[in-house]
Amino acid sequence: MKKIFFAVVLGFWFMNVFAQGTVDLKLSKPKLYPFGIKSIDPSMPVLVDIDHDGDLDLFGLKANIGIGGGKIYFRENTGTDSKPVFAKPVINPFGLKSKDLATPVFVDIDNDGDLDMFGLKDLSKLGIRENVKGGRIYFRENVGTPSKPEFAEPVMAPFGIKTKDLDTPVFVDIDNDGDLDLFGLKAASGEGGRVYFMENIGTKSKPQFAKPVIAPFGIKTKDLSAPTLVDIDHDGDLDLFGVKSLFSGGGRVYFMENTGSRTKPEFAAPVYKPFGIKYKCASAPVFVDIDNDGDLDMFGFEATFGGGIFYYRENKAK
Ligand SMILES: [Ca+2]
Ligand SMILES: [Ca+2]
Ligand SMILES: [Ca+2]
Ligand SMILES: [Ca+2]
Repeated sequence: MKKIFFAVVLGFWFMNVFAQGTVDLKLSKPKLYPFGIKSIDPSMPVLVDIDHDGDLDLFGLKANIGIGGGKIYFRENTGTDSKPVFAKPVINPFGLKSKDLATPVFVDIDNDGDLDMFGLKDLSKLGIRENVKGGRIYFRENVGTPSKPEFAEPVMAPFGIKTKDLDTPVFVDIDNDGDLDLFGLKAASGEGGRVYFMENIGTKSKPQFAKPVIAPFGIKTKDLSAPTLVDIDHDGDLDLFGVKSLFSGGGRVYFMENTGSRTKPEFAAPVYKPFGIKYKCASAPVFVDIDNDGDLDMFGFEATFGGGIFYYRENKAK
């Protein structure tokens, strides 16, 4: 009996040690124009392996200075999974011809093995930036193959997503039930927008989203971009990075640790300048392992006239 009790206590101790997790962020100083990415974009570029060859390719949005919306561009990673090299930009790649307000996102929303696309359509008539206050989310299904994407015609307000947004949404399985849920940024008056959440109440292959919940899980700030959800402390649940609008060009990065569970998220109060991330950032930071050394590197976005400049902070933890 004593032995069993001891084993149970030991088990709990181990569970606790693992549940606490560790953050292995040793970020180098920001480097502007990393990997030859020199453009000024109205929205942070996206790194995703669109052609399933094991390295991260880049999608961005070409700024139309003073005018709302931009054209999607693509730069294939022609380097290796540890040494990225980006090819020259291709405008309107894969037939993605649109005037958008934010970089597209690519996720396998219907669980058929290929990356589908969501964009944010600029609906302003005049095309003057001052008149732009949010766009409409659209969807294009990947009807090609995992290595050769081809996109179907755009569908507006897909899967019940009818909000007017300031950013393309983020899809993560926040409740670990196998389907992708949605975090977005709803347009609001003044600078920045409100984070909202839509639970996927459909299935893995047939998404359907519940009504939006504004300021979900205690996320009450006015933000400059949709949040980033990533398991930064490696304890199995998704933690949150956001960027609070400062009304002075750029924003302040905040962090909310997921102190709930894999199935029931609960976020701790926001912490500003987390893990030494104190530089102004106009978008929630992106964490990807760009050099394939086993830790998450950071990309940020420095606000500048007409958009922002991508910067890179290598994680030197490993
Ligand atoms: Ca690739
Ligand atoms: Ca798919
Ligand atoms: Ca889910
Ligand atoms: Ca976590």
